[in-house]
Amino acid sequence: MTTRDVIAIENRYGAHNYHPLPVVLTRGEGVWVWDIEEKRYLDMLSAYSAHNLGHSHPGVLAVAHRQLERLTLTSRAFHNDLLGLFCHRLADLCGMEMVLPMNTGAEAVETAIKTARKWGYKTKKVEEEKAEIIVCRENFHGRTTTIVSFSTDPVARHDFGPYTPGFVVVPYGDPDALREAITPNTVAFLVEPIQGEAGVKMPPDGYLSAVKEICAAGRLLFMADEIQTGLGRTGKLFCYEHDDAKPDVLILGKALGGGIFPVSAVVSSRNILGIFQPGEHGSTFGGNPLGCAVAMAALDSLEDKELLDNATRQGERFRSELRDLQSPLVSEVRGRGLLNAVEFFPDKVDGRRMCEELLCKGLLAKETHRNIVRFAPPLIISDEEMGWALSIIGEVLRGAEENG
Ligand code: IF1
Repeated sequence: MTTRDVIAIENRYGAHNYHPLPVVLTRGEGVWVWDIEEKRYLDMLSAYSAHNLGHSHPGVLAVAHRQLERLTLTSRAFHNDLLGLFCHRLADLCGMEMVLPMNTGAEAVETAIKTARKWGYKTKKVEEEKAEIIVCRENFHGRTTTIVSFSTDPVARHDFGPYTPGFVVVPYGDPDALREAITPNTVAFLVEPIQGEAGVKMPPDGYLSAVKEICAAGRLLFMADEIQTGLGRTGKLFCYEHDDAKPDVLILGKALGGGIFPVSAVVSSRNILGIFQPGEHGSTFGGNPLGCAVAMAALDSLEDKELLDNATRQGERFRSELRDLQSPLVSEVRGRGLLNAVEFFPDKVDGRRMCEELLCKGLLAKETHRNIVRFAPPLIISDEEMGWALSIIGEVLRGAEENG
């Protein structure tokens, strides 16, 4: 079957909740993926930062293969031999005490919301049904109806009401706005250390440490959604480390599953996550032994300082070489580590078109909003691979400049 045939079948039988680029991938290894016509592409999206270790990571695959033969799923009706080890490993890595394992990022965010609300009622003694959680404008925390209830993106939110109450929206990056929004019913502040979907929006330096202080003073939980920024993406294990602002609640996903399996988790202290009693929360697959095995194998590599330093080094190179091009089409190159975005002047460049041009030259990237293209390759990217990627991006920019 050709690319067209495969896309036609997907369009006929699959819901159209995405508008993918016209490429059909069939194989991946490291930073590279191949389409069904054996054309090779450099993956600069990494499945939205799930592939921090690259495709088909040998260490993760070996562990997954072994576990597939042993035990994949027990449900939490019974113990399994890996969940405790995984929770201990992840809690220690985060410098925290307790873990609630889930599967997708949205499930972990929903779990954090339920944790904050219950902690508010039982510990902070907020009046029942009155808990408020503060979130940021242009947030992205997933696609469930509660999460889109506090989205400020009409495309993500429209037509999915009635909406879940109890959320207050403040501008991102503005500590005073956060402070002014706090009421006696506020139980938490949920924030991305860098706003990914909003277009890799960076807060002012010191924002997260100000947030930490304000949350402590107002006795609300500082909940960091590190599903996209965590696990090495920004050059540190967690993005909050750049501000030295450890949250009360850490929300992880994507790369935690080593790029091969959905694993997410909420990590916190015992007096916060200990609020749950048996039967109050859970999921069929949450904490399954296959996910635990894969996540521990992924952490073995994600903790590697060499990997984190590579993310920092390659990211700095990416941003400085693109800035040096001084393209008249580019309004800003921004990011941290290997979470980067190039923003174009909206009247000069269409992001989708740019991504189609990059696709033709063998580079995969995706626009977020019309005029911003996100570039987030696996953290394992080598000097040579980054050099090739930069040459391709430079070629496409020059072509777009010439074509006006
Ligand atoms: C899509 C965006 C990125 C996330 C943060 C929670 C979740 C995500 C900070 C939910 C997921 C994914 C979802 C995917 C595209 C992608 C995305 F463009 F949607 F916003 F990365 F920026 N918190 N982000 O980034 O995790 O339930 O998906 O496992 O929905 O189109 P999930």
